[in-house]
Amino acid sequence: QTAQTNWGELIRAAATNASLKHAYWPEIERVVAEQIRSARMGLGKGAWQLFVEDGEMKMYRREVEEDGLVVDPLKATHQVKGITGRELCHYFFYPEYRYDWEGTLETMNVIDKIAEDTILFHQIHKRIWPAAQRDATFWSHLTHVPDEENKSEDSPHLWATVNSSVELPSHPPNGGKQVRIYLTIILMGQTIISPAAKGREIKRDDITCKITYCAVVNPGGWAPSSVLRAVYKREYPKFLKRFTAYLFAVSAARPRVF
Ligand code: 18C
Repeated sequence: QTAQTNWGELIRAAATNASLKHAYWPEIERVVAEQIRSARMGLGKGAWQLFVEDGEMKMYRREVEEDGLVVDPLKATHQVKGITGRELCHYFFYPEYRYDWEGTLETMNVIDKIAEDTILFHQIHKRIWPAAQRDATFWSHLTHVPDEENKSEDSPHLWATVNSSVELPSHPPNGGKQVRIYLTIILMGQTIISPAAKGREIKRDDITCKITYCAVVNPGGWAPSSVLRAVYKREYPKFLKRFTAYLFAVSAARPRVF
């Protein structure tokens, strides 16, 4: 799709009525469109440095500080055989699976299930000693848009889950013991079907999921840059490996979900 692609229109077309009617919708549409656009852009000319490479998994970051706080944007790409983009986003989005794969979690609460495709969360994350514990409040939206680069009958869509911080009067920042972090995250998946499967029934072996994960996390309160960067370097690969291994385990036994 060209730079002119109206992502907002495509995201709106996929959304449930309950999401479209919600006060958050204009923001959700704007942020999701922006996240899909930048996730699809590849590395472009930005100053992305490769900092982790492990098989198909590659992680890049840009060093950025705001008010003395490290907020390095992360962009990761990966490829996993045997799962679809829809499965990738399904297990990332729905709360019932989160404790199975999210290793940084202390507690997760659904504050409001706005719709089948939009959920509000409050999460408390594990503490990294001696820093203060962190929490986050964010909406999460699951969407799919036509994938012009990979048109096939079985995988006409590019799937994405976007998480983005939101202020909730019921959960004011720094109200409890935790320091509030601010995040904007997209997990995007495209299903690629092997040309060898043309004309016959597609098996799990014939599919590969191309994954893009982009994250910007503002730690909210001061922490030494070197410690933060060390945490990023350890936690992001850990997440992507653990999550894809989990997906592989849960989906192998099940029929494909396109
Ligand atoms: O995208 C991911 N998960 C989603 C669903 O949970 C969601 C949440 C993202 C929040 C990530 C931020 C978590 C910070 C908590 C501190 C780390 C705890 C480590 C525990 C070690 C036992 O979108 C997958 C997220 C993958 C993990 C990303 C880690 C990013 C680190 C950010 C650090 C922020 C400040 C920590 C302060 C510590 C200072 C030394």
